[in-house]
Amino acid sequence: MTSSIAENELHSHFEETISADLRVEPRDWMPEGYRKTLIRQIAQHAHSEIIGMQPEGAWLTRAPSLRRKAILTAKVQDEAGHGLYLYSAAETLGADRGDLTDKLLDGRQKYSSIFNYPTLTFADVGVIGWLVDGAAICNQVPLCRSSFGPYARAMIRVCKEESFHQRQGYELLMTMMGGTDAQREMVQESVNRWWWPALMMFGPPDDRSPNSAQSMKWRIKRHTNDELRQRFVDMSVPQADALGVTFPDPDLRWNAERGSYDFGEPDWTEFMQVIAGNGASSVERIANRRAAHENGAWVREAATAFARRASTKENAR
Ligand code: FAQ
Repeated sequence: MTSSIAENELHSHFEETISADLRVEPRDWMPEGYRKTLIRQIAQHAHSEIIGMQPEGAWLTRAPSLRRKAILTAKVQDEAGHGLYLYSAAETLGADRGDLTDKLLDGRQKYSSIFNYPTLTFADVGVIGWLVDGAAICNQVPLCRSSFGPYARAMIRVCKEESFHQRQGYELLMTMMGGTDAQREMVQESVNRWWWPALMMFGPPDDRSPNSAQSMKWRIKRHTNDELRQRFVDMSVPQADALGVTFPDPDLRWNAERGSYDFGEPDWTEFMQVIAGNGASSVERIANRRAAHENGAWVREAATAFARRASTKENAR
């Protein structure tokens, strides 16, 4: 009896915190569903950052100049940093990082669909910066106001870095568009391959998104998948015009009544296939991640042994 009264009070306090738009912190009581949803989303986000190093990483040794190589190296390192902030945010909810990695490797947790596509040309590096980081920013800026404090705070820094990534992609493409016909064709061909997968990054349509309604109530998510997808399309079309490329969508046109662009339907069957682990590069991505994890075992062991030794010495003082 007493414990259920106490539980009710805790629940009311949690609800008041959410409706007053305050932050829930790790030490606060929270419903188990809220904790689980956050761990699911944050872990998926962290995995995306780490797996997302691979498509661009593939071009590090083939960058066309030292300048492009240095820029790309810095960007890929930033993604590793984003993964670390996010795994740390998940740890504040009681998740164990080793366990999250196991769940990624055996397919129990997902990572973004976008990283299951191959990077075939150097233009893909620019298009990933422009469209993939662009979509990521569109999705993540509202997450800076997410109700869970550590996640919201991690997002602030991540978004600042993603903005830089987006600009470097756009600048790379501007340079290529000012080059030869072959370079311009390479950019257009890359845009044709990445446009639809970029739209899929926002998740399934709202009427097929099982988690959105509850995540919106808890203010983990601030906008629905379709709202953010529309925002991204509206943002990207003028940027494509300025660049001199087109999007591969015959239904894309300005709708003056809505004050937004109408656009076609992504291939949701392809999306479901990709998130089920059957994307063009899915097997390769997980195999690389598994190899990196296994090859790094000695580093984790050495770091743990060092930390243990340091704390034994500290305690002996
Ligand atoms: N890919 O009910 P919903 C980046 C899953 S970071 C794979 O709508 P929710 C930076 C979803 O998990 C990119 N799976 O789910 C970078 C759920 O399955 P589950 C990552 C997806 O959570 C740039 C099921 O479908 N960003 O790009 C996807 O409410 C360049 C039903 O979906 C984030 O993670 C998808 N696209 O909304 C790095 C942002 N969409 O878990 C390197 C944070 C949905 O029940 C280079 N996450 N699913 O088994 C979010 O905002 C949300 O989790 C959504 C999905 C919007 C992705």
